[in-house]
Amino acid sequence: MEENRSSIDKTTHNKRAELDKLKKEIRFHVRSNLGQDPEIMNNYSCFVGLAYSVRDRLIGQWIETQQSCTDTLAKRMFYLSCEFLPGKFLMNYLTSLGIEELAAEAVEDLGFDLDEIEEEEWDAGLGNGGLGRLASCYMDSIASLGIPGYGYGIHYDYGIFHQTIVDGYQQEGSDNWMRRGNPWDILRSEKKYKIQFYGKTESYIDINGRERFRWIDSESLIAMACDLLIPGFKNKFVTNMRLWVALSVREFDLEDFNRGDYIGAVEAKILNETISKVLYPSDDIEKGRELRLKQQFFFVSASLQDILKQFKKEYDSFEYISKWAAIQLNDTHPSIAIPEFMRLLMDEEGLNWDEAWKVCQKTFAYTNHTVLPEALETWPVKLIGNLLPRHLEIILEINQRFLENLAIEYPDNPELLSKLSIIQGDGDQRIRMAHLAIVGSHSVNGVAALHTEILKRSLFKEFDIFYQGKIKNVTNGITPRRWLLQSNPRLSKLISSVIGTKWITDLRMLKGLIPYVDDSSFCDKWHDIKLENKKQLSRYTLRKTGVGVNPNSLFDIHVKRIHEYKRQLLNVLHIITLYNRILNGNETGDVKQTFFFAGKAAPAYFQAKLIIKLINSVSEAIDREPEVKERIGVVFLPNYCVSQAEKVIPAAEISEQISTAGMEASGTGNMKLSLNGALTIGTLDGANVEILEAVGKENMFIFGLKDFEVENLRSKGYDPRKYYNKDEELKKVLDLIDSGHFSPENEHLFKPITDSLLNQGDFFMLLADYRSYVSAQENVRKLYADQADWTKRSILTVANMGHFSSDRSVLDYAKNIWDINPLM
Ligand code: 26Q
Repeated sequence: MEENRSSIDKTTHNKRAELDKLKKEIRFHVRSNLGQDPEIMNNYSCFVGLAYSVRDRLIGQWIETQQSCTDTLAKRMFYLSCEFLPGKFLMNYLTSLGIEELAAEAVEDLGFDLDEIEEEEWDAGLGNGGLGRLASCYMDSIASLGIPGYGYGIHYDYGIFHQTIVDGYQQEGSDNWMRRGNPWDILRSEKKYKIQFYGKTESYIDINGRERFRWIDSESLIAMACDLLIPGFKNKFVTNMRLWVALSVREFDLEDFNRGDYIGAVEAKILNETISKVLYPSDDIEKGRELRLKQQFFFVSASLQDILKQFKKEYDSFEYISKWAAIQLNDTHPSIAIPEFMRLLMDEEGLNWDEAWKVCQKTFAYTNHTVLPEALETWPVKLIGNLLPRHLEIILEINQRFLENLAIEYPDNPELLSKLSIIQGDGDQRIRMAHLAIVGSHSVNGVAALHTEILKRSLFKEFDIFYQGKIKNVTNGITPRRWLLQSNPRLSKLISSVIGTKWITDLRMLKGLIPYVDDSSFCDKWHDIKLENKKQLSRYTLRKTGVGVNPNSLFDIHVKRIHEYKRQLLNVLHIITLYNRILNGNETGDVKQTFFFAGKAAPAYFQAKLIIKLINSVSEAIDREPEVKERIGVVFLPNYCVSQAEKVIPAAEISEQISTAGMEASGTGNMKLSLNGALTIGTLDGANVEILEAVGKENMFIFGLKDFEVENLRSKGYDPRKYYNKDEELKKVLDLIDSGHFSPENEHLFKPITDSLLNQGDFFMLLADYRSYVSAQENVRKLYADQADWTKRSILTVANMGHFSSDRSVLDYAKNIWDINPLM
């Protein structure tokens, strides 16, 4: 008894001491890093003070982690990605360190509110969407599993643009996330590498009498490392992503300077430093911009030099490199790494072709994220030859050797050779980066079962036959730390109250929720939490858009990049259907619905931007009809980003995953929404197929053509007019858009939309899927009317989402591709 009391006293005492220490540190950092008097702190300075205090704690653990990785000589993984979408760091760091409550109390004692402090942090948007966010989820899992893995990317000054909606249209603004400095950045001014461009190559005979090559007369610049820490969940394992900043070689070009051309010297410096300035805001390829290729080579070259430098500290023979390092290419964007690795090994380190090629192929692995032909990267041979002359030579040699091998197995098959060749075309030749990545890697993977099957069946069919077993599947996943624990604290608490907290690092434990569908008090709590989250989103919506929404309506959520293949337009066609029905008195039943949209359109993507305008115009038209407004509402939330996703997703009841089958490689928003208890309305596309297997067809609303049906219909000749002519309701919807009803100020405004559907072949087959989508939506409303039953389905959905943790994905990679064992 005595002993017990003294241990409680001790804990309280320790807690007090911790609290005092943290408060002292916050004040210290406000003074020393911001040069401000802690007595007159504001939200921002309090954020910075807290940030530095948290960072100090992580740095200690980081140094220890790195030391232990070096000591064990463990195999490492390097994740090369042009994009990362980490979002905000503060809450993630606090949860990982297990000090959220401590921080909240410290901040409160200082007179602030942690929720408000969090708002001060900039959302790091160094990516476009799915591919970048996936990279960040993988970093989280790598750290939480204790895998010696590191991200490598670009430290853009400007991330994905800031979207506002003006008069219903998207408007782009700049995202200067570094404007106020970034307390998380750890600048490593001692880690710098020279990056070359342009120039030419020459051969020479080395001291061993061997012919070698060098790259001369090139221009160069510097890549400087900037590290961001990635902690595992409460495991003291801290890794990092290393983002490269471009710097001019010399502060100014002295020659220009001496010639009196001061401004010229400054201009040259600025030009070099533009390389890491801005993220390309398109998630489908923009043709042939040299700056984009420069960005890719810039960060790839710096990363490989950094990797080789670390390797050389520990080993002296390059033979072992593939036993020490696995390099994962996040799509083809970093695939110039393959010739750069060859160049470094041969030209700088003196290996011969065969030695270099052997380790190269064993080290690299490539992940494909798309089958859309326009998104498959190719670069003009001329452009590469000019910018990276040595790399062009190496690529040509890789190709020649590859084609020779292919010809041995397939003699007299020139079509096959030209189909698989890394070089495409005769006249204006281009380099197919995917082919380069496949030939130069030991593993190629798709990101969901269906996607991988499509790669094997069509896009990379012949490669799959030639390189048996090279193409594998690793279904994407999401981190449960950010996408449930952090973003949905109420639901997390409820879950933990019945099954404990193991699910946080072993998501399959959620299965333990299944028996609770029969526990009415648990179900009530589940329902109440969803309602509370919906109210919170309603307040956020009001704040951001001035629009009031009804928290008792069904929250239908369609959030992702705006793309025709993702079919936000199909959703709109259904909304207009409801609009017509309500006005005609044909819509019975009393389920009210709010349709939320959010997402950015590539600035040059005309059709996608027009769809945003249509969504907003339909929303206004609804508001003009009190009878309709009573029943349905449409909201477009501007500037979708990671932190907005964290607010929207916990409030979702319906998750819209309605891409044309065969076109969405995986999707990961689908997983986030399901993990937060939304039921999916979706096509059998990407990972939806596997979500269906996991949660069961009773808990999902599947509709539409399947991938092979899309293909068949296309090859038979698809005629959208047939659907228009035979479906009265569909016809009315399209005619209404066409009549200018939603654009009184300009009756032809939406003509390009109806044209694309009726006169330009409706490539994404909205009309073919319209009726089955509308029926699926009717089913949604029918089921929603029975709230108790809906809640059960929501619980079962969450309970069955264990497979979609990024921990599982990363373990799949570690086992089947990287050959790495977690240290933990
Ligand atoms: C390439 C060259 C030049 C300019 C831009 C690009 C570029 C940039 C980003 C091309 C593609 C992207 C991003 C693609 C992407 O996000 N794909 C998504 O990846 C997710 C993670 O695997 C999948 O879940 C999605 O299905 C897929 O669309």
